[in-house]
Amino acid sequence: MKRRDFIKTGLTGLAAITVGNVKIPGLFRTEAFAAGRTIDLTMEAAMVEMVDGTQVFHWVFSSPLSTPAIGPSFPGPALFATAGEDITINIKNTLKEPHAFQIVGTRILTPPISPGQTRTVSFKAPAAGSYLYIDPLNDPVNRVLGLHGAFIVIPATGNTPYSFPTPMVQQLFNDLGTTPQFPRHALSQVGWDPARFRIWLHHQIDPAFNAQAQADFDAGRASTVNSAQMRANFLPRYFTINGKSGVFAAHDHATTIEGRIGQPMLVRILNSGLYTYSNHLHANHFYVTSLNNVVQDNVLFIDSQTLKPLDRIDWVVPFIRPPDIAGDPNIPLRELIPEELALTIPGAQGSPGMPQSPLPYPMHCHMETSQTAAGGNYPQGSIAHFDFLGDVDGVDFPNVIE
Ligand SMILES: [Cu+2]
Repeated sequence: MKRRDFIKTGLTGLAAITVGNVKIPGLFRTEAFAAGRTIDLTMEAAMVEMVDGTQVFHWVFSSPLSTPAIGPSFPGPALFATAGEDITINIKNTLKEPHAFQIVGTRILTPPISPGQTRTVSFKAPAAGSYLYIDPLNDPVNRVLGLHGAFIVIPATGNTPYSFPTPMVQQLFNDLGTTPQFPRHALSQVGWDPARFRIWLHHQIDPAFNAQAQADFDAGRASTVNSAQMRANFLPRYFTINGKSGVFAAHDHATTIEGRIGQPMLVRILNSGLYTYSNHLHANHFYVTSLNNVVQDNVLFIDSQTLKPLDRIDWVVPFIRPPDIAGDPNIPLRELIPEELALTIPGAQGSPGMPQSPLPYPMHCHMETSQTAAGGNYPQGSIAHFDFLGDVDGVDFPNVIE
């Protein structure tokens, strides 16, 4: 990720996080996460750049002791584990008020960590799924001011993302690539590839509260941000997915769901803020396989879904051919709609425009405020792309670059 010292306003020593070209730092990919592995996290202050260039004070996690070192991250580094593994997390608080660490929906929780103190929490990784780690103190203040991240647990065995799939979820994953409903891409394995997932960690920022925390920090005193005031007066001005908004979110390949027809993808959706979304996907309906770490008995097949504060939701996006493209389903799309794929929608003067291949669709939210930034700049809010890169027979669309 990009870092630079934030010197211009005199806040020397605070790192600044920019929105461009930042991927979610993956602290420990599953293949590197050996049993007994220790994770070191530090809570510190940083300036985070919003989509309009505004610098906003945050409390964030970093991992300076990991290899390679991870600087201040917004959201915090994504942590990966295998179900049942022994994990130790050391959390250092360099801030000026007590903080804590919790994995939502589990019993994994530290006591308050005093300023300057490091606490250790050891546990066995819970059942496989998509979790959210937060600072639960002064709820919701500490998590909303930036202390949150994704905690992803993969199963030790099986062909689903879960340790204990329900029969319906097991059947869905068995069917991927083996049934007429889910044709398999010619060059892909049968079923779901565990490497094909995305994290969408949704967050919102009301800079008024961050400014109050910054004034306290600069004065060397504990935060005076009040939880009741935040709950009553929170007015989000920025909406991020994985720390980015608008064009930066939509064009980030760590956020875009992309693949060829017949290459299903799992989307792990988290909400660390206070806003309720109605996320809506074009091109394909999705299967809701897990809701708040409960693997579903009745797997919904829908195109819009409520995402409440602290929710953890898994979607399986099947990557079937978009069913609303008219025409013979036996003709590859590159032959059925060659003119559309060759089209570039002109941009503003000097802009290269928007090529229509790879075939792009949006994920947007039906709660319109979330689509804006800075009080109305549309569509610079919570959006993502859903790109089809090629046909099911193994031939890619034009412009596909790996
Ligand atoms: Cu739409």
